[in-house]
Amino acid sequence: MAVTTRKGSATRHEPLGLSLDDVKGMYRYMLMTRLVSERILQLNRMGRTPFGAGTDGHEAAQVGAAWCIRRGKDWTVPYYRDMGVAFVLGFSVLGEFRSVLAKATDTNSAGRAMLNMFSSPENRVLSRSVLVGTEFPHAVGLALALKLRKETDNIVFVFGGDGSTSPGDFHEAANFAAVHRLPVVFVIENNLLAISTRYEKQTAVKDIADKAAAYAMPGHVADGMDVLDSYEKTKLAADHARAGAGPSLVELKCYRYQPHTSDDDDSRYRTKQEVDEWRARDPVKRAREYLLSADVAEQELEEIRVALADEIERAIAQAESEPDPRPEDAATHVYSADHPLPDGTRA
Ligand SMILES: Cc1ncc(C[n+]2csc(CCOP(=O)(O)OP(=O)(O)O)c2C)c(N)n1
Repeated sequence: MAVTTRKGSATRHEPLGLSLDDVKGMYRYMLMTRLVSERILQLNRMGRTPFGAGTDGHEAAQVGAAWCIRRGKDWTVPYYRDMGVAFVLGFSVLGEFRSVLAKATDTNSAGRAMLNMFSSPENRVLSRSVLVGTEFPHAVGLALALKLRKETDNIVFVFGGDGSTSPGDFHEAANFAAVHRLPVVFVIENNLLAISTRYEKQTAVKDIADKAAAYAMPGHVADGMDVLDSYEKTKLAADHARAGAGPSLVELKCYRYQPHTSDDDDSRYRTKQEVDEWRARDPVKRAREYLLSADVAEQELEEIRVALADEIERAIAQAESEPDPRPEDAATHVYSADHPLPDGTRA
């Protein structure tokens, strides 16, 4: 077997201000996201969960971008595919399975909303609507509030897919943010598909980042299959916002390996060959190879995998043992108990 000299070939992280421990941490979150995502689909196929929305292929984009967020200071509005963002922001594997299994213990919505409607007031994560695009005006509203409160160093990160830049919500939000120079980073995970609608069927510009020009804001394109490139480009946008220079748009080019959701038949709109071509650029494998080229021992990476696999199985068993929401709680927090009903009484 050929012996390769690895030392010194992993030279990309230090110029970005990242330590090797940062890169190991990124890899751990990426692998966590991959393993949880795969397990959710398996549980669904076994009839143990009602629904799943895979994150596979988005790990580098999500973890790289989320590494720029300062927990508890910046605000984040993630979208439904952003499990990797959520993990970096402190959501746990157990919490994810509580959400997936719609348990009463789920901290996002007590098991009443769709999975992955992430919510964490203490970590400044705003729960969003499942309606595509609605997150952008909400995020810009948050950024306006930060500016009015003179929280000058704190900024907002809002995430969406390529399809979410088609509705008017995106354009109204981008325009307003640009006019008022609001501290917001629009992070778009472009996986070339919006369910079965391919990119070119709904977007005329070559890159989503080109849309930034219409609002006189910087637009950056990153290889979203590469965690360091995703971090670097998102960091440019974050620094810009923190400096008071206003919003930016970051496009992270990636691919989703699983069907859109567990209810989707992706064989109807893409070939296995296309998926395989993107699998050859697997973001988790690339991060692993980078660490090996930095002389991190395979044994250390294997220990990370074994610990995660164990954590996942314990989380599933724990979540499955917990109670479902009570039917009488279905409308809790949906209607205000203080609001008078038309006949003057209160609920
Ligand atoms: C306003 C609205 N229209 C349609 C839908 C149905 N829908 C759910 S996800 C989705 C595709 C979104 O694609 P994209 O933004 O590219 O994100 P991806 O799911 O590919 O990560 C659509 C059309 C929705 N949730 N909201």
